[in-house]
Amino acid sequence: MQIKDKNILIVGLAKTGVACARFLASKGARVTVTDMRNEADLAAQLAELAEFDIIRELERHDTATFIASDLIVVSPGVPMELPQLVAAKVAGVEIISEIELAGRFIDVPLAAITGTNGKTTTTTILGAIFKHNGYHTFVGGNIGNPLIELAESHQIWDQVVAEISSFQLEWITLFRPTVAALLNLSEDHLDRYPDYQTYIDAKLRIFENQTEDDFAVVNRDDPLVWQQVQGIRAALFPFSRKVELEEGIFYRDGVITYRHNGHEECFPTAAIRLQGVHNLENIMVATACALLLGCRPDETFETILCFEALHHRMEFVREIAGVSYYEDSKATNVGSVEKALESFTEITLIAGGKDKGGSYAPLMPLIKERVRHLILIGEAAGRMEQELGKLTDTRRAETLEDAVRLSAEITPPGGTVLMSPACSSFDMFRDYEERAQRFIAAVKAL
Ligand code: UMA
Ligand code: ADP
Repeated sequence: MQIKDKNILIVGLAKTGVACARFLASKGARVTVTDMRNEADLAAQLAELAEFDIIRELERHDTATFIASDLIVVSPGVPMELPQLVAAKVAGVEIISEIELAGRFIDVPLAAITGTNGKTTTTTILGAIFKHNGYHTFVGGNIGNPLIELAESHQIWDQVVAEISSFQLEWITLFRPTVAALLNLSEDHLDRYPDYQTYIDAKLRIFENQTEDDFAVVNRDDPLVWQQVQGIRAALFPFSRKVELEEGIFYRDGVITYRHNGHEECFPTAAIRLQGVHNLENIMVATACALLLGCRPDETFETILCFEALHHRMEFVREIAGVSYYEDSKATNVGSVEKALESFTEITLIAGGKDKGGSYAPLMPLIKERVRHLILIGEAAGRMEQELGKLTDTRRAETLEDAVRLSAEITPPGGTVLMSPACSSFDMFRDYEERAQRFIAAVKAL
């Protein structure tokens, strides 16, 4: 890819923008960065670019700059409909996402994990398996460190594991994973997409450039996933908790079985520490990707046995007066909350936050069956109360701390207090981690 002396515009100057600017400037491109935030807000990002000669267009996006560029690299947080991007597209300017840029510099096997939920857990497990198998492995993408950092690192990697979001797939052209996994699909990010199908279509682009030589690890139990992947070019490698498969990976009676080209590997699951049926799915996907990409079964299973839950995903905080408190701050959509509700009975659920535009109706059966008290917080509280409030005792709280105190008052011994918000955190907190820490502190203060 020709980079030297090209006029390259980077849109968005957070983690992705900084990593792209550093990489492209070091390769001799004439780099311009543009961001709607001002210089003071971007002080930390600008400091990381201090050694490079980079043009800045801050607090604005200039259409003329977009159109005059040879190439535009878009950060995931920037919507496709941005008028300046639309104008550049019409003018024929090449527009790509950061994973597209990074993908052009990856010449080793690439495992890419997407889906509405479980991406970070699965990506982390797979990275750990590769490392335990002795591979020098880069783990990155939506998980937090931009994929382009692998190209900037000047290291020789054996394997690359990438967590991929729908946003990152929006501007790909050639991005081609050797193994791509689609964990599941449920409504999410409807504050960004006009409708659910547009979100699904963005996710499915992970398979777009795969050929018959590549693999697609897909959820056989999710009818929507199964239907949507019919017709893709890659070899389908299904995973299932419900049906036995001739080719694929499945769970039955305490054993995970992997079958590929007539070869079979079996792993008993009793000693696995990671709890929850959804984690069984994440483990199957990571195992399938690892074995398809040459990992040894023994090392793979050793890694899985030792793997512990990641923070802020259905994490136990404390038991007090016979009530268990669980924190699931990373549950920012209904699909993840469903899994949390399936894991407990006699629940006091603390939910709410910034509404993402989807329906809360899929939660109705589980709320009716298992949630004794529902405590709502944040901007979404009104909509959630409308959709769910008639199903159980429903109350509002002004702050998360109030919600925790109230939950302690009304939950009888033997019950579970679960914060699983079904919303993002940005109305009340910096991010889901701050929301988690505030919940933990409030529970510890009881
Ligand atoms: N901006 C503009 N104009 C706009 C919109 C945004 O200038 O019209 C600017 C903002 O002012 C800001 C920058 O663009 O400075 C934001 O960029 P960004 O949101 O892409 O932030 P990054 O730090 O680069 O983080 C991105 C991912 N963010 C999003 O997808 C929203 C991170 O995923 C990812 O870890 C990181 O790249 C590295 O790959 C976060 C995320 O929330 C964790 N992802 C979503 C999710 O998991 O649900 C998809
Ligand atoms: P992501 O990176 O896709 O957001 P995480 O692994 O961070 O996924 O988990 C996010 C939330 O989804 C947590 O609440 C977690 O308990 C739940 N979760 C994890 N794996 C799955 C799965 N396979 N299906 C549904 N929910 C899941």
